[in-house]
Parts: sequence; structure tokens; C-alpha cells
Amino acid sequence: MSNNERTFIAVKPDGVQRGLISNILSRFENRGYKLVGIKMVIPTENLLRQHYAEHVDKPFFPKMLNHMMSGPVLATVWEGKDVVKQGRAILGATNPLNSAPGTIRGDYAVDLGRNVAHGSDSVASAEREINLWFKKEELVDYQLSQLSWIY
Ligand code: RTP
Ligand code: MG
Repeated sequence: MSNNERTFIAVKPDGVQRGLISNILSRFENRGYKLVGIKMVIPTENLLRQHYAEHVDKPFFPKMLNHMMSGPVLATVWEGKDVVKQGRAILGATNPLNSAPGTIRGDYAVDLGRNVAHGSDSVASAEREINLWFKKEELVDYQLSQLSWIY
């Protein structure tokens, strides 16, 4: 299993407005994942239509689009062993009413449309989403010395 796997995690506008950024980042840092990209973005409709391509024809899409464009999103890329799957576990189930306490959604959300954060659902989606939200030069390659205590 690769220590260089990457995932795309975004704090949605509701998470940003509620001041949950540092809490969400610290969960990934504390777990031992390396932050390789981070920026604030107010996403365009075009970006969101590509990001959520699998959902564009669903009835909830217009409402979701509206919400996601309503304010800044914190876009991040994290690297480490099994980070895609573990990232989804850290987020919790899509519907916060099914998310276990201890997960981000299980601790901070009750509404499906206001579930605080996004995480890539597969390694292939992660690659696609990272390329969509970040330019190559915005991702930083570096060694984290504390990782020798984790791996
Ligand atoms: P995300 O992409 O945001 O990380 O969420 P997810 O993979 O856990 O769930 P997904 O199926 O990809 O759904 C994307 C987002 O759409 C909203 N949603 N609303 N029936 C509805 O009203 C409905 N279903 C999904 C949620 O905010 C979900 O996170
Ligand atoms: Mg999804």
C-alpha cells in the first residue's frame, strides 16, 4: 500500500462559515496525514458541474450548486497510506443522521445538504478532483520529519 496516495478534502461553505476549518484540518494532521495543497476558493458553476458530474441530473443538484457557490470552500489535498478510504471514514456517512459520533459529520452536522465537508470516494476520483481544483505547481512535495515516527 502506497504512502503517497492522495485525496481531495474540501470544507464546504457551511463548514467555513461555522469556523470548523481548524478542527477538520487537525483531524487529518493528527491522524498522520501530510497536507500537500491548501487554498480558499469560491467555486464557479463550471467547476462544480465537473466536480459533481455524477450528480448534475439529480433533483437535489440545483440546491447543492447554490449552496456550494454561496461562499468560500477550503480546498485541500492530503497524502498518506490509504488516505482516500480513511478520509471518508474521518468524514462519516453522507447523511449526518447516519454518521457515527467521532466523525466530522457525526460531530457537527444533522442535515444532508449541510454536511460540512467533502472527500473523494476513490483513488480515481481523487486524481480527477485534485487535477480539477489544483494546478500542479500548487501542490508541494516535501518531507515531513515526523512521518518517520508514523511509518
Ligand atoms: P461528497 O461528495 O460531498 O463528499 O458527499 P458523498 O460522497 O458522501 O455523497 P454523494 O453521494 O457524492 O453526494 C454529494 C452531496 O450531495 C448532497 N446530497 N443531497 N437527496 C439529497 O438531497 C442529497 N443527496 C446528496 C450531500 O450534501 C452530499 O454530500
Ligand atoms: Mg461524493
